[in-house]
Amino acid sequence: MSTDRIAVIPGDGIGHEVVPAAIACLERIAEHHGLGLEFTHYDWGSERYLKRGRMMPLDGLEQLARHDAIFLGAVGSPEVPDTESLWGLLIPIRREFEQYINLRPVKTLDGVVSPLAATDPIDILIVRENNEGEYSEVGGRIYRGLPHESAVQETVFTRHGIRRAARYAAALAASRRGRLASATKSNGIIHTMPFWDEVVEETLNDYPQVTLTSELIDAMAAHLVLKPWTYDVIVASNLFGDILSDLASSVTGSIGLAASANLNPELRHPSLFEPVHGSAPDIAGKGLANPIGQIWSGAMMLHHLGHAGAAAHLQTAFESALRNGHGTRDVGGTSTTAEFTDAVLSAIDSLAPHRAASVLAEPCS
Ligand code: GGG
Repeated sequence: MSTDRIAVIPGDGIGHEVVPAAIACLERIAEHHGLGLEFTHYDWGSERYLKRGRMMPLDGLEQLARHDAIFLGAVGSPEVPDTESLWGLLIPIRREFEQYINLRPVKTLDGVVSPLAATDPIDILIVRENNEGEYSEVGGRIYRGLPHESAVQETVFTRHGIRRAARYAAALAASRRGRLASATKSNGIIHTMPFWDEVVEETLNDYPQVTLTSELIDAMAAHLVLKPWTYDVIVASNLFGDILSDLASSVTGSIGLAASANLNPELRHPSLFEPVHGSAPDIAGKGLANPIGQIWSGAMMLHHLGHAGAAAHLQTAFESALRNGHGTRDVGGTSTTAEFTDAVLSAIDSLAPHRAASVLAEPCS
């Protein structure tokens, strides 16, 4: 039996509740499928920053490089500036390990009520470019504290960066319903966004089976509320993709459901799996957090590590727990984090692995 070495970083806030919940599910799945999963826990995050001045040790990235995958909870604390918590942990990991794709599935789940009055089933994959764009270090502040204080922040798009995101999204669309929507704002942002549009369009010439539409981000936000079921795959820049995935998952019922995979598709480096939500300090420690985003991210990790059957089993189990009336407060239920996790564990045991349907595939090219 080969062993997958997984680095676990619960991080901050509800990360300390949803990560143990998901690990309990992953361990149970591993027992059923005979998988070797070896978890190494790292206490990196805002508490460490407050005690020692760094979110992770100086050699943190070297330590993570020895693993097959990274399983992250949440980062962010009211006591630490967000720039420190993100740029001291999550963003360096995404960049050092060339996790240039952030794949975020959004799907209607039985047992969760959408805030929309009427909706057809929603099944969208959002491909967020994860290494460049609006999340750039280029810029600065001058004349601090003076009336004419100024800040400049550059957006950086490269042909290479846009092409690889567009290629990944197009391959995904080709394996699904064949529709790709690209989020843009080329009417207002006159240099970078027309460049994004051109490169996406030229990349799609290699995918004649995929229909590409380019939509202004503001119109796409409205459409995601009015007719989300019409979308198949969305490709978006770093910032746009982040915003759209919060919006789209909320339309299905709760951001607590949203999972993500920060992928290095070439497998040269470990990929990172995390829920889309943050640390939610308002509910941290109260047992109210929804662990689905973390559990679903765990299913994506299993799939990425080559355990498609185990991934499908885990996904079917949490979907079945929801369908059977379990659910945390954010999705209209009354279960605590622990009660919902117990319901998933029971569903894992009661579902024969062969009955679990395949649910999410990364593209094969
Ligand atoms: N679950 C990871 C987390 O805490 N994300 C919070 C966040 O603000 N992330 C920013 C980003 O994804 O760019």
